[in-house]
Amino acid sequence: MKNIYIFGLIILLLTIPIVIGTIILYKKKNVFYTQEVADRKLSEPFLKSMATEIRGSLGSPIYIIDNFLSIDICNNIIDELKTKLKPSTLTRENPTDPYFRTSSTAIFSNSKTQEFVNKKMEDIIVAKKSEIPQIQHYDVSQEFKPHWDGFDPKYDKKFYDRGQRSWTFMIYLNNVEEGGETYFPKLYETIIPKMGRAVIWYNLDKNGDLDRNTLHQGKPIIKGEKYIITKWFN
Ligand SMILES: O=C(O)CCC(=O)C(=O)O
Repeated sequence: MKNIYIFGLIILLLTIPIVIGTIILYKKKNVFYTQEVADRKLSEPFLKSMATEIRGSLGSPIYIIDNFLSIDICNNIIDELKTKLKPSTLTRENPTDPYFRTSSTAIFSNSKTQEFVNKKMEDIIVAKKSEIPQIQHYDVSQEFKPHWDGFDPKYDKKFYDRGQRSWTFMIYLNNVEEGGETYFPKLYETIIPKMGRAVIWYNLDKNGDLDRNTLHQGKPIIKGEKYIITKWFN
């Protein structure tokens, strides 16, 4: 009989820390996600008021703002950064497909125009942190195959821990003669590149998990070339 009590006590002592640990982890996760989702709610009214058009779905809206940047600013950014382009990298290596992302990338540096553009994007999105903007350049046949910008902590733990990419802010810097559309296959949306046009979307769902509907791709250029700015907000 005494043994049963001792056994029961051991089980109890082992269970208590597990239960407490689980509650702490659950709460921590929820506080973290609630903050991001709260930030989303702060940016959305402003985006809605500025948008030329809202595409996508109710849960996964894509905000389009035409003429977000002037022709002069677009041309200046291209001129300042086109000599600094290097092959684009992937946050998750995909060794089975070396042609997954074939564009070139240059990171924003210091210039009045680049600082102005960065601030213009930061003035719209409410977030604790954001990454330095980049430009991407695509030549004929170059593309970025379907992917998500947000990280799934199961597969992209290293990048997720550095900062979840909650918002994507993309701006087309030129018109493309043919091809180069940004395509969202799950939302059946095709966005045509247009100089100065901003395209903005949130990569997480209402629980703060990766929104799989935000799968998107930069389609191959058929004629001409494409320059875009991308900036991610955490
Ligand atoms: O080039 C595009 O239209 C899409 C770019 C893109 O998918 C990205 O930078 O994450």
